[in-house]
Amino acid sequence: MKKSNAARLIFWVAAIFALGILVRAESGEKRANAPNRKSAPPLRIVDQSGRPVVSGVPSATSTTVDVAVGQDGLVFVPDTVNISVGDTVRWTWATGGHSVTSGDSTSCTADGQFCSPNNTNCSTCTTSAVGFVYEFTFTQAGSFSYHCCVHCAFGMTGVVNVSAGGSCSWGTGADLPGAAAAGGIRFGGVFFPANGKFYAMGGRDVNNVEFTNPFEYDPVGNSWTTKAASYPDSLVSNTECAVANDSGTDYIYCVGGSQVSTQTETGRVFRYDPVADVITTVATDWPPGDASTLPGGITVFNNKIYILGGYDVLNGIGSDQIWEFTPNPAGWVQKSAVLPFPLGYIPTTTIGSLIYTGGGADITGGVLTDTNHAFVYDPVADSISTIADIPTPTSDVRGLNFCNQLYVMGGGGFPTTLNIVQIYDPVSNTWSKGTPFVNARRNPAADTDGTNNIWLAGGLDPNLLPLASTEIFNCPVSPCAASPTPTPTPSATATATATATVTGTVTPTPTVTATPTPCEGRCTPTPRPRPTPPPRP
Ligand SMILES: [Cu+2]
Repeated sequence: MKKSNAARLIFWVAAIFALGILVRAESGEKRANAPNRKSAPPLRIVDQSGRPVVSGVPSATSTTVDVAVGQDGLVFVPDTVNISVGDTVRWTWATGGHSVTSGDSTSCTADGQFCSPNNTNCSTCTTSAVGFVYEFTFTQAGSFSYHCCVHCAFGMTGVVNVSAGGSCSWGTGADLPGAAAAGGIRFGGVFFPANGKFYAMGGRDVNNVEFTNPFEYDPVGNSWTTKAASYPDSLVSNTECAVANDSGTDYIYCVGGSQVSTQTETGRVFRYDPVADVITTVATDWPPGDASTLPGGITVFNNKIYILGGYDVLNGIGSDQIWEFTPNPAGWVQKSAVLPFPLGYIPTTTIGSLIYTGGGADITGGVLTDTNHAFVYDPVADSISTIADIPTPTSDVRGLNFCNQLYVMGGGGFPTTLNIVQIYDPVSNTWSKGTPFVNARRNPAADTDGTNNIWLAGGLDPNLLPLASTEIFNCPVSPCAASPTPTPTPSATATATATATVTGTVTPTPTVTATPTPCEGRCTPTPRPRPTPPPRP
């Protein structure tokens, strides 16, 4: 039981008395705080091997853990279960009139990830009778809160901690350097496989002045460096970057961008060779950028760069266009397919031969609203269709391919900035939640090596303050093999990992006492008329 201190106990005793009649009327139970035990003999909870289960012991191989629902009061027994990816939790109703509903245990709201009796209409409170059995197999690592939809307010809550099997956890890296030491926003983030380093490209500082040089993070030394190479111009806010190869050399290609002071966008493309530390402008612009559009989602397939959607700042609308860039000879082609919905700031990645998206901002009359839209685009067939909606609307962060699943790291901001990790499994066409990070943020520099690390640096926090902090999701043992087949990884470390993550270190927020209100876009008087206030990209 989580209600341990005296004040809360007194409050809840009072609440139970006050609400007792109401609860009885709704649930049909005789007493709200002491369910009728005569209706069901106490369950003896055992695991699949017949061993008693007392605290939800994590399993070394894929297995099932039992939880009693409503036995010995308005509780789940055990209320905390620690398992590994691929394990199943089996809830058995010891008394009737309860539910198992995933979602926040404080606000008692359903999040639709799972619910009794059959994982449908989770926001509708459906209870089951004594003896009912509900099972759910957890295919993603993370911490999953759930509650009884009738008795959540009485503390009838539980949590399932699912380990990836590889002891992954969030940690804090060094803060951004130099001009970004007080925070930086509107980055393009890129991991560069050839040297194993991570780059924060473009973006701007707390005073809405665009950065002039790339920032390089060395994971080995946990250190940031400002590079010598300088950008060809100042229109580097909101640039989108990805790695492609030209004539045997890998480059970071950065597409488009904007500048606050001049309130302009560009379609200019430049490429950065991090090894030689040289930046070169690429001859062919991305056409929509020159027509005031910021690039939407960026990803690479078969050494071609794709831009999905975008934000037409001048006209205050989203784009539904899909563009393809070939490095040599450098050039852009607009594809025939269009997005089912025009969107900007779309989390996008490539998994196998398909491009997946989750979220993106609807832009109507200059007003941005995060959406649940999710698509799969086949760049070879040039065809696009919808996939399962991303559960929590979000936008304004890169989509990452981690272990062949789409990871959407926080993002949002229109209206809610997030620290949750939403994960799409293309095999099952389902979404789940990963382990959240600490500082909610959007438009950080974000990327992954695909197997062991995810980096988030800078970005805007929920109060629109620029962050300087770096958060790193690190898996010493890659969990990538865990999803297709259960791994023999000992899960003894799993418990500690989950706990440590939840209580993760709070990164110091940059002190921005005397700085002006951070501007997200065109903040100086707009030179061009537009019907609604500018959305400040
Ligand atoms: Cu209940």
